[in-house]
Amino acid sequence: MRNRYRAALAASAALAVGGLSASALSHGQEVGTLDTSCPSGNTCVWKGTNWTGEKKVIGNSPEGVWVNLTGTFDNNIESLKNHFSNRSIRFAQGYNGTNSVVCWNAGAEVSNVHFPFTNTISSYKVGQAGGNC
Ligand SMILES: [Ca+2]
Repeated sequence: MRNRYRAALAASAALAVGGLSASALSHGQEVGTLDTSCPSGNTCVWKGTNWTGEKKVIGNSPEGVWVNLTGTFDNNIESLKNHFSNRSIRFAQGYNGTNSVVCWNAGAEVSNVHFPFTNTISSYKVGQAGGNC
């Protein structure tokens, strides 16, 4: 029992250190929300600039379908990383792909989503494998 507890403690300590970045800390961000990573094969969006704040991971399914953002992510995206290996992703200001649309190819890392998309994105569409913007 004691060994299991110790192992769990070590694992959580390692996770905490791995999620921190010195520059983000210097801006007084809440430690619990710092996770700038985005796993391969996904697109990630963050509520703050420079990949800070709460993160949402978007997988590759469904593809070719507009998906509406819900809850606190709607109209609240300020940075993103497209870590799909070979897919673009589109974002629209309105639901179901309405209003203005912006697109980023695989590999894009946007620290500050530009006007007029900052905090206005309400839906997204994952592209087909092999597709560019
Ligand atoms: Ca919107």
